[in-house]
Amino acid sequence: MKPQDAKAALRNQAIEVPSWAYGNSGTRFKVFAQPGVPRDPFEKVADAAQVHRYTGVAPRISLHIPWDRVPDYGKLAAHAADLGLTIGAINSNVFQDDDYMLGSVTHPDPRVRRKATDHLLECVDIMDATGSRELKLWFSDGTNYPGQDDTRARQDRLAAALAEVYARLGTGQRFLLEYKLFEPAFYTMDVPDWGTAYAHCVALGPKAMVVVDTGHHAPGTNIEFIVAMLLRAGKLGGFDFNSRFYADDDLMVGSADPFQLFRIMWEVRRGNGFDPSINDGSGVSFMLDQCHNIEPKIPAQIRSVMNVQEATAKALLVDGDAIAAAQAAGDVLGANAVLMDAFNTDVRPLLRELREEQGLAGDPMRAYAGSGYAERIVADRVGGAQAGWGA
Ligand code: RM4
Ligand code: MN
Repeated sequence: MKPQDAKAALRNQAIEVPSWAYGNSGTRFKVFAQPGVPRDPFEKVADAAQVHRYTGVAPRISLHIPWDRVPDYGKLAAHAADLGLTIGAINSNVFQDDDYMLGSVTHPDPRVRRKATDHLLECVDIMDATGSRELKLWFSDGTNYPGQDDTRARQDRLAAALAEVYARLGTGQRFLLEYKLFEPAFYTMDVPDWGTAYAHCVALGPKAMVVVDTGHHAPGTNIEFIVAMLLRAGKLGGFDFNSRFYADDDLMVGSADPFQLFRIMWEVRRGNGFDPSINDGSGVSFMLDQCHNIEPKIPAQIRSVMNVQEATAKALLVDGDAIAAAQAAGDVLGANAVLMDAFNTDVRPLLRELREEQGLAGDPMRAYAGSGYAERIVADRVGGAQAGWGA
């Protein structure tokens, strides 16, 4: 694709940022608090607005419930709108309550299953109140020991809960089912892989889609193949981007393996995934699911958005005709070279130009650093409880 056409596609791309990226986070060993961290969802939205302000391509923020619970969701959505944002995916959380030790929607006790499903339904109410169009479902459910529970019965319980939530979805709403290979359960996860997520979504219908969290696979998994398959089947609802070295590291997307991110974006392009009109007009959601444990959070989000943009730009620059011709001719090295040429292109000047055309600073990192916002929030946000994984 020519740089001009690539620019047009890049201008239309929306990258969604997660509210939890702005709160304190860490590992199970230690959470390092940072000064200036938001005390409530309104301040998280304000920080997210900074990311959009300097990149121009991050107009949505995902919420996590109950971390982002507020008395008046309409007010939170209005606050977002005032700052130029809309509310993106509502992420459900059925993994932090004592009741969920043996599972949530797949728990052997119907009382716990009811409680978990009610939470998911509450998340759809929050979608109604905020104008969000998608619900993200991730279940920590699974077992640690062979024989601990009936694997098949757990699938039946999952299917029943999903069907109930599916039936509650309104027009223009959908849910995204997320899979994860292991953790916190180590013997079986109830949704361990894309095949399981896909099977449930197919059984339900068009409003059930699969979301690919790039950190949720075994080492060496060919994620772009999964992306190709899901797009081909019309079932790729979105991404939770982050990067991993070892397990579910949740580090900045594109930092560990920018080449993998490029390969994913190339398959997105091949499957027409940058076209917002696919999937009955709901497109593919490009979301970040990250935590910034040791680095400052807002610039880390800006960097992540830029990493996604850079990988996208490179994928768009692949010479589609040349690669198709080389492939058809069986020219192994030629086809590979076309792809590598695009990957090795320095797209930073193109993206700088694009931003300047939109009236933005060419270098978002520098512009944010010079804005004084980081100093301001440190001075202003004194007192109160900082947001983290429990609030
Ligand atoms: C999970 C999963 C979910 C995210 C939580 C915080 O591993 O990736 O998408 O909501 O972490
Ligand atoms: Mn995720």
